[in-house]
Amino acid sequence: MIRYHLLDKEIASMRRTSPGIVTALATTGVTLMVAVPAGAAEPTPRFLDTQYDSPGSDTRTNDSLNAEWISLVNDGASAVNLSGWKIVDASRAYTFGNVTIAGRGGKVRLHTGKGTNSSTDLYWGSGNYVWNNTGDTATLLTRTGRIHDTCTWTQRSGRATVAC
Ligand SMILES: [Ca+2]
Ligand SMILES: [Ca+2]
Repeated sequence: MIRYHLLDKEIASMRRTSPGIVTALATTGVTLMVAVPAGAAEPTPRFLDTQYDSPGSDTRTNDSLNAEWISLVNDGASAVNLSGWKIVDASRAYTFGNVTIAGRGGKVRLHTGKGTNSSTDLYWGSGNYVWNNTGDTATLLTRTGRIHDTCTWTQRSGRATVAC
């Protein structure tokens, strides 16, 4: 089955780059359509939540570093292998190894400090905090470097975690 979507952004882009063609389409009554195969949706891991402020004083012990974390959830029906995907802040990047996030609500949590990876808990291995308590943006990049999702927060007194 093929669904058809009218892509307004594409038309707007054509108006900028090829105004003559769009005018011709408009005057002839042609509707620009692009085929999108059903079921070809993007894989769906996304940011779920983050404990960007490790509870208590930020003393940089490994336990404190690991109490800073950010989580992904996969709402899609299929498991997704995250190998080569990245989570980045303004200056640092974590690259996923051969990690699969289960489908239908599967989760993985990336801790800031050092530890032994399991199927659900991963460790950045950083000796310092990654996520700023004063506000920050986490970005999830696919293995081709495309921005897949972001999670942004601001500082709020008394809050250590936030839903993305
Ligand atoms: Ca932090
Ligand atoms: Ca803290």
